Amino acid sequence: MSNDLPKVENPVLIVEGKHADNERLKAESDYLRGTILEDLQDRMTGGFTPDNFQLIRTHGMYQQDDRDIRAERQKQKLEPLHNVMLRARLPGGIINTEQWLAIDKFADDHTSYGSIRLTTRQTFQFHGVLKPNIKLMHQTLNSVGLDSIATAGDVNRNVLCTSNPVESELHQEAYEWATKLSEHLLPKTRAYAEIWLDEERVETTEDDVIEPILGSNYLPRKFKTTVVIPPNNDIDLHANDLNFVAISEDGKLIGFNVLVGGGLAMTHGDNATYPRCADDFGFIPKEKALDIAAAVVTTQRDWGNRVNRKNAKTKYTLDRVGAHAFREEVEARAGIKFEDSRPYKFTHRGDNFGWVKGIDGKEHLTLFIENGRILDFPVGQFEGKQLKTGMREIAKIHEGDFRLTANQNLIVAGVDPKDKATIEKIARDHGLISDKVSNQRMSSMACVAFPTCPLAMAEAERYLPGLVDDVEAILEKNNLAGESIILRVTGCPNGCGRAMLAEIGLVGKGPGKYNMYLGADLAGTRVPKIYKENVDEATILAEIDALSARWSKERNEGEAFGDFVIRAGIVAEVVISARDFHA
Ligand code: SRM
Ligand code: SF4
Repeated sequence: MSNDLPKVENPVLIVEGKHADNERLKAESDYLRGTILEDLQDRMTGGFTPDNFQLIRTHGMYQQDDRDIRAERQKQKLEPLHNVMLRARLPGGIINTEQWLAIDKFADDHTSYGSIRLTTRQTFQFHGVLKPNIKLMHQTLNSVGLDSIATAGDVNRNVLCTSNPVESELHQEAYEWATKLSEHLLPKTRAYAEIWLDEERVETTEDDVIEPILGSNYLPRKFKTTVVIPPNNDIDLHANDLNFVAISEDGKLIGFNVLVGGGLAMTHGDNATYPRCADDFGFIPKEKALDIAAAVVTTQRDWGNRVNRKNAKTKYTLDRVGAHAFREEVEARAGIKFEDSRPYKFTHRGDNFGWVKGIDGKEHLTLFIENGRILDFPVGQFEGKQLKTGMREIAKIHEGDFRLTANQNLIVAGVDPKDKATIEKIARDHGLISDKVSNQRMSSMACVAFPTCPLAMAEAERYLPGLVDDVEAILEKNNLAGESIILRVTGCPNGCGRAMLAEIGLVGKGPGKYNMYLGADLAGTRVPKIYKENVDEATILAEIDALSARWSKERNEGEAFGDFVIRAGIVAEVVISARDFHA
């Protein structure tokens, strides 16, 4: 017996047609090697050939250029200033202080922005690494036990895990599962070690199966996995393809409910694309987690759409074949039957800032890092904040580790009580703690967008801080000071800032213009719905003013903004995305 799931009559298991070009380049890549090594030697250009431009993603890098200066360079007939963004692999977001000091130094010495950027998927990025420094970067990471394998491209990405420092035993076990899942689903090709770490190629024969899980053509599209510990859905599981919800008894992990097929991205004007919540397949004992993970990944590998990349993610496969059929296939491949889901409840998302004491007696400090950008800010709205120096000083004395959260924040975890006062002082002196940060600011998030993201249609990271100033003033005016709305901005509909799980989600449409979505819930189990299209800042603020005034006057006791806008009939609830989201 297991949960009911939708069925589709006469499902199309394999989408026929001409495959997307990415399929050719993966097939020809000799297991992700391509001609990256040759390209690296070519100093006539700072960039990579079109095929390698795609392939380096599977090694954790994206080719970029600074869009603020792109037009000026074009005018001067110069090639764009090509560089790479690196995204590290950090299952569960844990990084030790030795590793931190190494990445801090690399960011200073070899990146053009000098920052460490914490991401919405519990890791960090360097922006602006020039070609001659790429190998050094990987060797630096390797020297402290880090890598960037499979943090991008058509593979399983960084595996997330709830940052729960308080229940240390449960967290430790969940974190170990996140690490095991990451290793299990990692590409097995040795391309990364050969290209970046100068390791010898080990010859293989035709009979060797190089990629038993991912296959020689890897996955049809990116794939995302989480381990989440209720009641905190801080990792926003519905943004992910495969989720293991930790079920515990007496503080001990016994197994997982498995949720499949979440994802947030869409394309403006293409109603065949939409954000979608994951389906609950049922419960499995923890020992079966790796087998189930492999079965879900291989089913998506074989049934995912390789013709149209816009419909290639697991969420579309589930809607095409029916979640019921997908689960049956997973059961057959893993040789396991899902049991009924075990009860659990998510009550919130986000991080709990400040100090908490763990059951192990250690202290943990969660720092709010606006936009996840760790930098010593020389000018602008954060002028004087020495976040990067502050983190370095903490890393020098801290005996525990750091945990990056999926909300672009950072936990100084496992602090010995004797060091608490010193760490607090360093954090305050460098602007890492401020008593002035409002609940609204702590509930707001934005993706990177300009100047580094090539896909940005509107500002996000650079826009959010000022927008929050205005929203704070509006809330205060409407007698809502101290209250907050989950507000997220993404520079385009890919949704990296997870606006598609926000109570107010702003999605970039063009310079200074956003689509406005309303109505996700606090626990992150409902996607919002379009409210206004292509609106500018003045309209956005006027709408937030009018809506929050109504919320203030008409809400039921304790009713969250996202629930209110649905109950008040301001937007309709999205129950089934494929049916309701664009309706
Ligand atoms: Fe993302 C692409 C940044 C989380 C959906 N994302 C990009 C690129 C690499 C642009 C590109 O393809 O050239 C962005 C680089 C910007 C820059 O300059 O750094 C980018 N994504 C980010 C980060 C850094 C946003 C942030 O502010 O933290 C996040 C890094 C995560 C990580 O560490 O792995 C990030 N991206 C997400 C999320 C949120 C999540 O996973 O929780 C999503 C939505 C969830 C989902 O996958 O549905 C997301 N990013 C995308 C997509 C759309 C995928 C799709 O299904 O169509 C793209 C574009 C693509 O893949 O074609 C994209
Ligand atoms: Fe870039 Fe769009 Fe992702 Fe923002 S949502 S980082 S603009 S791809």
